[in-house]
Amino acid sequence: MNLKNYMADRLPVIEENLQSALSQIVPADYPELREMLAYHMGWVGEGAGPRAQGKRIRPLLVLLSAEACGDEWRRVLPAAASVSFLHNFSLIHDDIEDNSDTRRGRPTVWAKWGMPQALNSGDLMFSMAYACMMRLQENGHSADTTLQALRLLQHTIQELVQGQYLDMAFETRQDVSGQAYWQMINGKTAALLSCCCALGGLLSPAEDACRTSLAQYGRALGLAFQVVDDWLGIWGDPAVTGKAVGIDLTSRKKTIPILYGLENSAEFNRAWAEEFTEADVPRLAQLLKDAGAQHHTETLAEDLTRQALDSLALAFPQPNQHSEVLRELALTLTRRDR
Ligand code: GRG
Repeated sequence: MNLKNYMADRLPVIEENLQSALSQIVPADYPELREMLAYHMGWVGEGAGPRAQGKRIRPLLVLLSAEACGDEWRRVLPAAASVSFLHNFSLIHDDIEDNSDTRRGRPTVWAKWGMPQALNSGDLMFSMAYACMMRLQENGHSADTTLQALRLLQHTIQELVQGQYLDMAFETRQDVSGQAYWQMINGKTAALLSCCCALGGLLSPAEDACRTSLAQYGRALGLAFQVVDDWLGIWGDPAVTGKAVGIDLTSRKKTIPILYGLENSAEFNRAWAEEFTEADVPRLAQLLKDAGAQHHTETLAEDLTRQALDSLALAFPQPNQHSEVLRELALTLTRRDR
């Protein structure tokens, strides 16, 4: 089995499960509300389809982690749905907070329906994350395990909000340290990827040591994932990433290549101090590349991926076919283009 086969097999069921959760939870007499959520999930509207659905990394991580620990994947589907809805909720709100009008190559929910209703649709999706997690109990898990999964979800949400708070606060701060950057991405990205892997361990018959290493794998993978996202935010092809050109530069995000440029390039500092627009993005991106920021970002992503693989090896001293897919997933995410 490899990642491609695994995804071909599981993704349709994940999708079906998410769609059925949406129609069970959101009453049919709220058709527009349902439509907003279904639109964001990539199921309806212009451009609906796999690209609009996103990569579904988080539910895949839940299923793979549980299977690597010897569990039956259908038992953990409610947790996979929960993390998917939490992630997608956070994107709806992130697009509002960042004023981004494009996501996955199509207009964002707020750009189509306005901010007030986009907030409502995000809030509903947020509650669906809890609704799905609570369904673990109907899917063969004890009340105690379900409560532990809910606790993990709540703690992850807190980390997400704290990370998002820092991300936004840094936009107007000049003195963001490397340490502050790691704290920020730990919250806004790595916490949820770690939570997905920890859920797989929690819901299956794994040993505590394996669960801990699996969560550490998810944490390092999440950091690597965000570092790659930072790379894509500057040098990614907007036609592939589905985001606006040089979005991290124009929104003055303190991402890793930008922090590196600020620390190491007088020329980039001068350009950064001026007003600039989307038209200046290629020049700024080149200044960063010349300063070595691109190489630095790539090296960091590789180091973090190696750390993730080390934790995976600790979790599964004797690899199995699903831990091997987790290994392939980590290597693939470092080389992703969207
Ligand atoms: C949880 C109450 C609560 C609030 C959340 C808005 C917010 C606060 C957090 C947003 C955090 C955020 C947007 C982090 C970025 C993480 C990230 C790299 C997203 C992109 O993930 P992909 O590439 O997306 O997996 P796809 O499109 O594939 O689903």
